[in-house]
Amino acid sequence: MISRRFILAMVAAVTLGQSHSPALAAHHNASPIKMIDTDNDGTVDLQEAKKAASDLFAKLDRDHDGTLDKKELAGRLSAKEMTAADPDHDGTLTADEYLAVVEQRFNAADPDKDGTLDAKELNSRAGRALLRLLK
Ligand SMILES: [Ca+2]
Ligand SMILES: [Ca+2]
Ligand SMILES: [Ca+2]
Repeated sequence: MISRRFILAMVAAVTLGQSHSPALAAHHNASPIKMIDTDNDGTVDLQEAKKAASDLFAKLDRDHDGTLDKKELAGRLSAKEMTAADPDHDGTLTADEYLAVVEQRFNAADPDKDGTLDAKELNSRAGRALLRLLK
């Protein structure tokens, strides 16, 4: 026989469980490294950075023409960086051009040249510039 008191306790537990949902908490506290670090080794390698960048590229390409224009980039690149990244000067970046910038920023953010970015490297100026292209 299940008592009314037991049911009330269960309801309270479920309600509490919802307001402290681990999924929600994880989402709220999600560090950039966790979202990008798909093999969970605590660092971001170039492959992981490019994967995140490709996902973002697809998301930003609202008109689905396969390129990002200035509006779609929404300030992720300065005018100067855009010119440097856009060798044919048509004002848009293809995925290849975008990933080339990602690779440049990745290397800039990896001063110890071990091929991975740890949390400290990602928090550096260069690391944060890279993250703007990944999320
Ligand atoms: Ca990793
Ligand atoms: Ca586009
Ligand atoms: Ca490194």
